[in-house]
Amino acid sequence: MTRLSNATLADLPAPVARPGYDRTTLVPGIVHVGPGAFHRAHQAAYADAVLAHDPRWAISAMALNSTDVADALRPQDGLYTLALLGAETKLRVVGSIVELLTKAEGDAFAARIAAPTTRLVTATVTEKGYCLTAGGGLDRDHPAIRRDLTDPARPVSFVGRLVDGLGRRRAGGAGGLTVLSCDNLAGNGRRLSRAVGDYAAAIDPDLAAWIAGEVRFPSSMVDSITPATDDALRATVAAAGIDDAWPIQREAFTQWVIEDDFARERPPFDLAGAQFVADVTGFEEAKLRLLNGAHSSLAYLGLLLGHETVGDAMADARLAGFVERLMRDDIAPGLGVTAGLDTGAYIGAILDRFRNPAIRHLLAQIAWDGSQKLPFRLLATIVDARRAGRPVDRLVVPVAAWLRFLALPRPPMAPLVDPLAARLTALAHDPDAVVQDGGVFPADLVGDPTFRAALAHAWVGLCDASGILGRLA
Ligand code: CS2
Repeated sequence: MTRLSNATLADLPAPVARPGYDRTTLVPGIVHVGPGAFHRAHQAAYADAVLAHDPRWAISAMALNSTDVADALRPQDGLYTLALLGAETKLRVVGSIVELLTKAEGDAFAARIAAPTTRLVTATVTEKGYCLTAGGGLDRDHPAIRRDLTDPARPVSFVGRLVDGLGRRRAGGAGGLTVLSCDNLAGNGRRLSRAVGDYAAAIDPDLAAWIAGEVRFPSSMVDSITPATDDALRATVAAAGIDDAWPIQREAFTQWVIEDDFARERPPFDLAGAQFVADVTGFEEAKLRLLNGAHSSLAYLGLLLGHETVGDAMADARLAGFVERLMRDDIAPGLGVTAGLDTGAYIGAILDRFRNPAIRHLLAQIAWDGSQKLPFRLLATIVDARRAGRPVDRLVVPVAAWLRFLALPRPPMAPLVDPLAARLTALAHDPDAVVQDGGVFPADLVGDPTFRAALAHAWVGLCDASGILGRLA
């Protein structure tokens, strides 16, 4: 086996799909920040399909936190294998990433944003990358933001680097462009626009005005279950005759709903199955609250019950039944009506996807960054339920499970990976202290004695396995 690269593409075994276009003609029209597994499984695969029609939408990808992706993919000319997991696993080599930059190459990154050939910036930096306060504005006390505000010419944060690149673009005269968030946040485009606007206003009001006039920030809903790369995947890819330092896997299902609000030219992602819509809010809320809300519920309750994967948790009929009731009876009633979205069928499809026997999706992976995820996934539903006078007894159970998860000794419990880990661990012995001082719960819930009493009641009940099963009934 020889290492995957442009030179060895033609030698790949026949069943492996590969780029159907000439890679030497590609132009990086997209600058992406955060080329983790989700980007490589999702947006890069859409771009790969688009490149067969138009070579101007290749990707220059910048990793903010480590050189791992660049180290793995540069020797492969940016190529990697994507495994689509279903009844039969399908392998495809993706060719849309043509450049990999690392955090030390901030200058090259800003130059890419400024280049006239660049027309779109996309981002998957996870919830914490936006550096927003619970109130929605830029968190000026965030260490990276504080640092960048004092030295904006050498930024380290995502927001600081993006604004630096936009400043370079303005100076170079290449005109406006579109910045498209692909993270699991409600109103992700609006939030990114706010973070960028606040930061730019603090360092250069003229630049802030230019951004407000020339740069569009559409929101988008992204969906495809992407378990981390594991030994089973490496073995499958090697057995297929591919020498790839970092293959990626995901379910076959994928969805991308994008707000049709672009500066100038819009990439034809619809040719690859994406939907452009006037308003993405309903799709985003349904996906975050139903799929991600159920995922986080399975993660914390499942880990407390000793399960390892989503599939294991769904095979536990009591847990699967609980999550289905949660989705149908507690989360769905808070969602508005969205044209083209049948909520009942959507829930059924999500439950089927969770049961996909070809996927081993670790609950511990989903449990990461709970402090950043729960506000969008579960707490927003609880706020709406309280306002509408609907019960929250079931909705607080997964939140109480997260509080239990925070307090357990690790090992044996899965590691606590969370930007607020130290603060939360210090408070975790007292659930009410986490609510008040954890920096996670919105003011509406902190000031709501009914919610706090329901949460405390659920928390007491989750003291052991039989207590947990009692709460799932
Ligand atoms: C998961 C998501 O890890 C997690 O928190 O809930 O990554 C989920 O698999 C995706 O959002 C599905 O689109």
